[in-house]
Amino acid sequence: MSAIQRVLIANRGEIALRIVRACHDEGLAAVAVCSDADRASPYVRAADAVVAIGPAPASQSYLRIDRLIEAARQSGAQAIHPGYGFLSERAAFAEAVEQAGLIFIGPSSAAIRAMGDKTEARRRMHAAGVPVVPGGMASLASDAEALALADSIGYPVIVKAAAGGGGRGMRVVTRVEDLPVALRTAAAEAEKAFGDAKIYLEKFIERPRHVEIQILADHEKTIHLGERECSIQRRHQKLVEESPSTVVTPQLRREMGQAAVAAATAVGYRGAGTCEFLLAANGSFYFLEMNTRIQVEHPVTEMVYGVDLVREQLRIARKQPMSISEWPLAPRGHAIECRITSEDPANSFLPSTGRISHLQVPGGHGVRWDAGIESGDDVTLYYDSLLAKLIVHGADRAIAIRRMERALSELVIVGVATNQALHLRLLADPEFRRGAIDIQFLERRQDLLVPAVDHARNLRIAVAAALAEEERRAAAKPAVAADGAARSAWTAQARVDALR
Ligand code: MV4
Repeated sequence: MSAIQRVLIANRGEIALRIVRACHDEGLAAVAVCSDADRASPYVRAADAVVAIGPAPASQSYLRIDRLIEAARQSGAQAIHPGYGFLSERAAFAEAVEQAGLIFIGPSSAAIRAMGDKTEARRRMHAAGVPVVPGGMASLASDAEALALADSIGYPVIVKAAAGGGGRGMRVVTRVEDLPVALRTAAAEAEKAFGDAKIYLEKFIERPRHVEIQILADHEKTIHLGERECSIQRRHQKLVEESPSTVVTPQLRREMGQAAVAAATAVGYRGAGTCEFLLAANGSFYFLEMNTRIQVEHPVTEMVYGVDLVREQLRIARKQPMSISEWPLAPRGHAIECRITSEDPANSFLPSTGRISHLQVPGGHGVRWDAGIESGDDVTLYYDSLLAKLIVHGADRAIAIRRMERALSELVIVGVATNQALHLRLLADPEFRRGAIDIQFLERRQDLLVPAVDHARNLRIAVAAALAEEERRAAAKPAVAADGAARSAWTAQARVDALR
């Protein structure tokens, strides 16, 4: 019998519910944790037990390592699944979990640490034969060193935080005279964001795509499950992900897959993980970073490869072999995910709050709805603005796009502003439909962020308003008795007023 019978889920919202369901599919009990803001959430009800871990702010609940470990001990859980975000990529959390005699459902703290330090990751990847962007292999010690390195790799260059990731503390430099200031500001930003001012330098790749490879490693083998195209993003927040990518050929998939497997093997990786690559217009690809967690967009891979990635995480944590025996797996059809967020594109993407007074969920063939909310829930500012993920699968990309349009048309969310209409505009866009995308797509296409002015619609609305006003005025006229009797002076005056 496996050492794991109960799993504590150190997360909330849609991913917590996703993990509860996978536990139940595997015959395991699931323990939820919740802050004061999440007591009535669907994931809490779905779990077999719940432990309250503190006030709404994440710093006092979902980020409290001590309370999470105590919750596991108290509820009799033998393992902790971290989900994504929060503590999922903190080596210190994985270590604390292991120290407490519990199983961390994820890679070793050593693998998390190796990938968390970006220059160490670059050195190890380069040594393992994984292509990395030309640039420095250690953090910069002086301006002189930076100037010499930038000169040898050629401008434009990009200055990055060694402790970074996710885009914070980066500076693109096109001219040599701008480098010293960029080094200063990048280091200051890195110190502020990560408590570590170390920076390094790379060749800046212009207009690349963001393509990532899903990997899975058990105690016997490491495999990849193809790519996810994640170029549709705004300020490092992905909006739409799909698999496969329109530009990845079977040959390129083998090459990028092999690089990702080599990357994982080089750090002794176990479980599910993702290697992020920049894919240049000329087909060259470069390792960027490895995400040592389950990702938000994992369902597109699940639909195309027919694999339950969270189930595989649970199996691997239980020292069982992954359930995939024939490999390589071939992708089947096409999947797209739209992230439905409570952000208002018409209001500079500011998070919108309120009560979801009505929710109508899409369904039908090839449609998956992964959500953490239901009708009646309050959307607050305590956590990130992801309300739900709408995922569709179809025989090819055109069918998947049409199915997503159909599903988005079925979706009704009343009570908070969302980005639902933006998704429909994006899916209708000819460039998107051609697959002509890169990481700057949404920056270039600001026109998609707001509804196009529809003159015909505005005319119909103006005519409807005029008719309604006309009806109101007609109704305001007092009726006159047929025989002209009983006409008071009041009625006569009112009639004059209404006709004025
Ligand atoms: C780059 C790059 C271009 N050239 N590195 C942004 C987040 C972090 N993971 C790395 N990032 C980038 N690194 C070189 N050498 C462009 C980006 C980048 C980006 C990457 C992936 C997805 C979205 C992005 C948006 C802006 C910049």
